[in-house]
Amino acid sequence: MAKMWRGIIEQYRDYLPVTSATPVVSLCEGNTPLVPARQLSAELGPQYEVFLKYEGLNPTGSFKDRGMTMAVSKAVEDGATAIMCASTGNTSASAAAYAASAGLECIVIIPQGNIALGKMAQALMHGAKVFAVDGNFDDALRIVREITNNYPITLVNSVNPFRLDGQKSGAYEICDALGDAPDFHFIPVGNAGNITAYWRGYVEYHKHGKAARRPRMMGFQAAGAAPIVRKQVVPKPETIATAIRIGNPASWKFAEDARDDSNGMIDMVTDAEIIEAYQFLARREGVFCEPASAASVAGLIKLMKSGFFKHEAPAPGSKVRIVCVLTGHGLKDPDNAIKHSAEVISVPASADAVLEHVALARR
Ligand code: AN7
Repeated sequence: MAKMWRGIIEQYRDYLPVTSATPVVSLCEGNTPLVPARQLSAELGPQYEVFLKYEGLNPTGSFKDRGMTMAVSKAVEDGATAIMCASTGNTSASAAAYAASAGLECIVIIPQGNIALGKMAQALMHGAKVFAVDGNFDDALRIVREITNNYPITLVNSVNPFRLDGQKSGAYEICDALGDAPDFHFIPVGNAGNITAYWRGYVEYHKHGKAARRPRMMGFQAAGAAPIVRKQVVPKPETIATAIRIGNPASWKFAEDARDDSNGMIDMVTDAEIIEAYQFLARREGVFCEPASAASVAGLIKLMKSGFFKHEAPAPGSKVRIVCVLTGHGLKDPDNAIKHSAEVISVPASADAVLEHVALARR
């Protein structure tokens, strides 16, 4: 049997609303690794296992590709010629790439001055028409809804139900990799589509007998953009994690359902905690994600410090399994990476000049 991975639609066709007539537009997204987090696991103790679902390894460097393959395939099936989205960056990068592959026009609206450099480069490079508005993501989404309501352009934000269908595949992959659902699923929350999709994925897989249990959903917003935690719209969201700089999430209610139905939580982490987790992942685990993605691990670290897991002993002979989703690649945001790292050391071109800065014993 051929073993080539052909993307999440072919892999999980039985769980997705596609037929043999659906023209599959895929860049072979999905099949991302579940990386054991050795340091985090060690810090928690021998009864715990932490894994990082490294979604930055998708074709455009974020989890958005899982939903975009579905949204764009269904748009083409519908006869669409153009797609449109509002975005804090990753959705636009993904939409632009899948539109390019399908031969569709792509229009994106981003908040001026608040998207990471790599994401901007992707949207432009894939040939999207990019508009920067003097406003935030919530303003951009309002504009996109207004236009797509009145003109024949397919909206590919996560309010498009096919996006969430595709993103459920992340939960299927985790269950397939572990042989069951984890005990805890940590995830950053912005527009709240992904937490909704993961929960639906876990629930469905459990229903189909592919997993014996369902995880507790642990969502984390940035403190300056935490409408669900604060129970009110945040008119001027602010955070260094621009991907989740969202004050009025479209899937707000669904995220609350995921939290409540799973006996989980939605809490917030400060920018300082996000940066600490971002650096920890890169420097101690060897995994480079963007700041918004580190919110999941910042949440885990916050709960570790508060003693939360002391009350979470595993069943005899097993371990408490924790999955943190790292939603986007660190290369998306080179400015923040450089800003939060040591400086490059400039030296004359000699071994001695380099050795002056390195403590080594001569062989
Ligand atoms: C890296 O691209 O909203 O809670 O417009 O890029 O499903 O919104 C991105 C969101 C987490 C939050 N991590 O997911 C967009 C956009 C990264 C992200 C989220 C986003 P949702």
